[in-house]
Amino acid sequence: MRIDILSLFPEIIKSSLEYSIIKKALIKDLISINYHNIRDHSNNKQKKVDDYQYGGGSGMVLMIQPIYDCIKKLKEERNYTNIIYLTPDGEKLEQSTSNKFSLSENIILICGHYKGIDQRIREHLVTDEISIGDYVLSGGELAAAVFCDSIIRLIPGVLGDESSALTDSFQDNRLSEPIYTRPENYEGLKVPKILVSGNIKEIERWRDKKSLERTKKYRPGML
Ligand code: 6GU
Repeated sequence: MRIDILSLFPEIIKSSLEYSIIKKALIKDLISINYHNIRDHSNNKQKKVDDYQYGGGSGMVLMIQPIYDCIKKLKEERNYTNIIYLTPDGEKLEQSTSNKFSLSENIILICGHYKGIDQRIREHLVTDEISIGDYVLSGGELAAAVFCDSIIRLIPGVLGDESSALTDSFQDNRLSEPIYTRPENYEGLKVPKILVSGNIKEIERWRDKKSLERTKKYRPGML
């Protein structure tokens, strides 16, 4: 997968995707992430990228020219399956959305800032609009990092244990069961006996029960 990200602050995203599992995916060449600073694409002498809203109103709007030209150039180089705009008024990101996008070949992400981007980009270039939840962030950068992390970890070969993405919370509309590791007893805090019993069947049953309990308690709407 190739990801091209347009942003005024690409460093925010880059620094979030340089560790752990995602870093390994980059080293293994399972993905490539290419950052494009929107300002570098401005035709303006002062490298201006934003302007006042037509019709009045507070907040600056990212201009059409630098974003349009940057995307045009990228599209001349290869085909893109999705051009995604990260915006709080987009479709809410769910595990099912990430599962779907993890199968994409080449994608472009556009991060807005200030009031957002010129509507003409959204209408004529963008194929998908995604929000990471019902709250407003200063820009799309952190949302882009969240989106990238959630899709990259699903690409085959990225996670060491192939099965572990399938047992994540949300993959079967259930939250995960509680997990423990050594030692069995730390300062009197003990691991549930069943987990050290060696009875695989009973352990499976216990995990299922705990996962259901957690889901009922915290996310009853998922059931
Ligand atoms: Cl994608 N962008 C911004 N600016 N705020 C958000 C968001 C995106 N998703 C939730 N809040």
